[in-house]
Amino acid sequence: MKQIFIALFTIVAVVALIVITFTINQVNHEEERLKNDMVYRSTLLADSLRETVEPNFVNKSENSLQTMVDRFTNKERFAGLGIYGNKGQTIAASSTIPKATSSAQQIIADAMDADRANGDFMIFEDKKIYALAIPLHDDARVVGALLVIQNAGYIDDRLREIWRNNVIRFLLQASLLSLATLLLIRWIIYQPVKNLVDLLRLTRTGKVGKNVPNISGSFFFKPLIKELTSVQRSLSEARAAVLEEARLRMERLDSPWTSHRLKAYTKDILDERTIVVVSNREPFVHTKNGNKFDYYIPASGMVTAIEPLMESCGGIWIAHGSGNADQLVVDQNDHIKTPPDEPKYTLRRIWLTEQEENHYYSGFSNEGLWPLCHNAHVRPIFRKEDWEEYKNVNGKFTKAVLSEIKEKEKPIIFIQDFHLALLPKIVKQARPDATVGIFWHIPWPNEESFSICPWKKEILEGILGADLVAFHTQLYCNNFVETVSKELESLIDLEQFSITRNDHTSYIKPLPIGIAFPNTEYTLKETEDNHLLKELNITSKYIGIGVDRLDYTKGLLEKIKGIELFFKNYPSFAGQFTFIQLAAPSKSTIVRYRQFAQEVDKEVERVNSQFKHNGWKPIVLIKKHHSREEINKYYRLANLCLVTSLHDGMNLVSKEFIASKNDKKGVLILSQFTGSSKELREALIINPYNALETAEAIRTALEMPVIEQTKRMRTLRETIKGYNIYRWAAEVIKTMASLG
Ligand code: GDG
Repeated sequence: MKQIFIALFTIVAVVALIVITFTINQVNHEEERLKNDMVYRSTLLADSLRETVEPNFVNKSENSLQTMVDRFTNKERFAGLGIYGNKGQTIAASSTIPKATSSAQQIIADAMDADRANGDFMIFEDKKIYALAIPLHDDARVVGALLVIQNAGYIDDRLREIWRNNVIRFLLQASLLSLATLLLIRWIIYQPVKNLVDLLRLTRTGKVGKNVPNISGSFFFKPLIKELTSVQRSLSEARAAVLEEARLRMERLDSPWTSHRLKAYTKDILDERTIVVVSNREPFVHTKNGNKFDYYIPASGMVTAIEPLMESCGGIWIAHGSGNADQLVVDQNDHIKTPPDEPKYTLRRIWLTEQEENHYYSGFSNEGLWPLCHNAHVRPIFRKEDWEEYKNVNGKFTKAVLSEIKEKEKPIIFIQDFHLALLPKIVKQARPDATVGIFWHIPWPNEESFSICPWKKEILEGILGADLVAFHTQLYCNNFVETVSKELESLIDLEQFSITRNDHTSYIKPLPIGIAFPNTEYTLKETEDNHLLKELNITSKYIGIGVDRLDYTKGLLEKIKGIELFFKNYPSFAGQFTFIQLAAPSKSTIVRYRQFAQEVDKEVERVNSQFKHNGWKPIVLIKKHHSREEINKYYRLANLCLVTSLHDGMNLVSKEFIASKNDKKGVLILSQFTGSSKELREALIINPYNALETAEAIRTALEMPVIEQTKRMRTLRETIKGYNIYRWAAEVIKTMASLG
């Protein structure tokens, strides 16, 4: 506050100085103007009087002179008139005229001596006057003088008035200025700065908790606040990382992995090496509706898994830009910092033509390789033109990778999934110093199934360009090694689990993927989740949840059959149990997927029409994209989660459901054909093709005592915590770093 008053005082003092200088100047001007005016008017008057006075003076007509003098007296500002002889003796004078003041005498004498007008301002009887004397002539001879005296007091009055007005104006301005300054400082500067200082102090002392000072207000400080917020965040993160590092030194090796631990760990082992992730699907899709830009996270297990890794380790993620506003938000290098709200790594977008998307993505990847790798009894379709475009787009991705690593030494290139099977070989050939890894997120089929692919050798050769080839499970690794042994000439080392071909060795490793747990996303309290049920008009006592992309491999039709059988066998649950299925639209450019979506609709309709009554129906199908937060709310309110995949590399939904169950209540029913069923042993494991097993599992889950639910859930949570995405990423990076 003291500083504010010093600032205020300085402002007022400066303004006062300006006002005083200005007023002195104004007063001087005004005084000069008024005096000149007075001299001018007096001279005019004296000159005009001289013509009347001189004849009477010469004729010694003293009475006429006195009459004339009296006539002029009492005029405004006119103080008096006097006529004097050449010895200075008074001949006629107004009664008001100063009687021979010495100054006036001197003025008269000087005028006569110099034979010209002479005047001056003087004080007489405490009043300011102006006295002007002019000589009177008889022919050319000076015979006397005429004295004109004017009141000049009004000049001082006027000058005083100027001072008074200016002082009043100054006081008024100074008060208003002080008030405005005080308010401005208080609201725009003082409070925001105080809040910033408080925030930084809390950050410095590591006490930022719930009562975070609000620093979002001031318009002027926006850029500063932005910077300081980043500093504050970095400081918090650095503190957490340091604490984490310190803690790690004392912890046992099997303690839970966190984002900070991963960051510290990778920093240590990567030693400035850049990580480049390459995938078809991007982590954030930008959209434009009208003038508004927005973004969403796509429904993809690969994105769910890889995004936390990138957030922890930073680096570059190269992916296909598929959003309608993706091109509008990137820079000239097709880069954008992500996550958009809190950037931690760079996303480099690749643009594909419609033809490329149709053949490379929809065609070869999703109508060919996807059904080839999943035992879901959907026949793969292999078209030559799809394969050509697949090769072309893999080349396009390679170009982008090579341009991003141009100046990087020994980069780590981590390729995702079946869309980019040819990339490892081309990248490795161009940059032998790079360490290349590929993670296959979907199952690898047995060698016989895989052998139907017309370009199987090229695909295997492409994959074997990688130093590390990783799958979710040991079974997929075994299938891959067997496939290679049948299809390619190579040296297989079952001890190390490696394949050597053309002097290059690829290590095959099972790395079961996890989710970012524990994580703030899952630590939210179960608040207000129930309003979701109200919105859906659901009043059932028990809720089941399913979260799947609309994909035939997820066993949605089998799931519906299982639910149908459950209500047939246990009709008492009608009205008591509702199953909510969230179904994110997926790959809808492909005919088979559009057909599948319709089949799901029909099946739900068929089952609902059998059992629905009094506004209740067994299945609520919501076919749309949901946000992560919304999905978590559904997980939290559900009593059971039903995963019925016919074949699934891992299945992260099963892990997310467990993560969301802070209260440790709820039951997971899980297909035996998911990768996660190998880890999540406390789930109720089912064969989704067997509707009776599904129906029985639903009943068991709904009737399971809370104590048993908690016991199972506790173990399941320990499992996903122990092998979470951070630990998975640490293993991937450690393995790759050790390979090159
Ligand atoms: C592949 C493999 C493997 C679902 N709907 C929305 C949405 N999701 C999220 C889920 C989950 C993810 O998508 C799905 O992951 P899954 O693992 O269950 O399945 P895939 O997408 O097929 O993933 C799979 C995985 O890769 C990882 O390696 O486990 O086997 O097939 O996270 O929550 N996300 C958003 N909106 C939705 O509407 N944002």
